Amino acid sequence: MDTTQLIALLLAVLVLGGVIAGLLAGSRRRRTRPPAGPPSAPERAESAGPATAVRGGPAEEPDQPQAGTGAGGPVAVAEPPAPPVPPVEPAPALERPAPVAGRLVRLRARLSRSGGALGQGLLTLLSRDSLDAATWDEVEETLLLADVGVGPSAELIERLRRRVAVLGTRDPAEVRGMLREELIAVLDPDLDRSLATTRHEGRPAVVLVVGVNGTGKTTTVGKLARVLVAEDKDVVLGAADTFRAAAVDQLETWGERVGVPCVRSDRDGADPASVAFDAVRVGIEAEADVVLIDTAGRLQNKVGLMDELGKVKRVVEKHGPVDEVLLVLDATTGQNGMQQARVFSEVVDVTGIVLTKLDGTAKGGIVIAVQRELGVPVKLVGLGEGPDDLAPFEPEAFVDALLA
Ligand SMILES: Nc1nc2c(ncn2[C@@H]2O[C@H](COP(=O)(O)OP(=O)(O)O)[C@@H](O)[C@H]2O)c(=O)[nH]1
Ligand SMILES: [Mg+2]
Repeated sequence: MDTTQLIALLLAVLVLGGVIAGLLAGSRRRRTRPPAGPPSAPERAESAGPATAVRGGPAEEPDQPQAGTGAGGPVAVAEPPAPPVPPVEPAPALERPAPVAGRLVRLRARLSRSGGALGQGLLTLLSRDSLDAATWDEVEETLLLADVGVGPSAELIERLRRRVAVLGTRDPAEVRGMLREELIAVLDPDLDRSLATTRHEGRPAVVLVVGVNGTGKTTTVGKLARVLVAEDKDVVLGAADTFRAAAVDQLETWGERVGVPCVRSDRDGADPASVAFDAVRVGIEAEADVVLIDTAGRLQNKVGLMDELGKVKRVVEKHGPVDEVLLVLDATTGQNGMQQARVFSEVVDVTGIVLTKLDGTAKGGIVIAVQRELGVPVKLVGLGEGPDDLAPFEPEAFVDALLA
């Protein structure tokens, strides 16, 4: 190899090195470019600043481009112009949540386990030729097994007996019609089940989601965010279950799928109240419609729960009143769930109940029991693990599903 060939080879190596360095720097710039979208949440974590950060939304801080450093020593001096960088990274495709109207009807089949035990059981019993005392005992047993609760069961039986007494004949259609009416009546169809998610003057509506761990709080917050996005609302999530990092990531993922920012702490065990407070502050700054706050539900002792939830609510209310406190209950836990419901309702003013996992239980009667016990309407029901398996509760559609 002569000197010219050697120089040519050296030059080739230099140029190649430069190209690689340029490509590396370019790709880093692309990766750290903030996602496209309006800068709705100006909040960001600074090294010595607030403990919370907004993630998943449009507020991520771009890293400083590192071109020319750490890319292979002096070779990078010969860096050729970087290849053209696309001006905006294509935003990840956001999911479009299913429309909310008629969800309970669409998800009716999910209630078949409840329907079989309660609706069909009652229909069969009430269609018997003679309704003697033993049959009424069976009616009562059916109601109790479906978790309707002692009080509401007695009430329902009383009303059915009176109706049957005045009914001359009992053809199947009449029995069905009567049962339908009475089941709807015991569900208090006139209760206001709307969610208080309308923005106030200068601040968003605030919804606090509470309940024991494992009942489905985080899932419900995620599903509810989708319901609100489907209604064209701007939503901010607050990850105030700071005790489990996985829970925070879980919530953030729900938000990312529909483009909703999530306010979180980067520290495990950070103060839930301050995360909740920051979430509402971000919601105010971003002019959001609704802030949904996920909370922790460690129920080792009532005093600890009372202190923690009470503090979250108090601190959040420095921004203004909380609009909605949703208690999430797992429908499969029966009387245990009722006990939890009592404890929570003593700690915070529950304004609505979300009954999850109704798809997995034959005990749909808990809808009736929990409303009666707490005097608070069931507003939403969870009917599966899918992202849009959350439905506004409608007594008529629910009863129709039971009797289908
Ligand atoms: N089948 C069914 N599973 C649900 C429903 N809601 C939540 N889950 C599941 O229940 C489990 C616990 O939910 P998670 O939201 O983490 O509970 P959290 O601890 O209260 O936040 C998860 O596996 C969820 O997928 C529902 O309506 N139906
Ligand atoms: Mg959770």
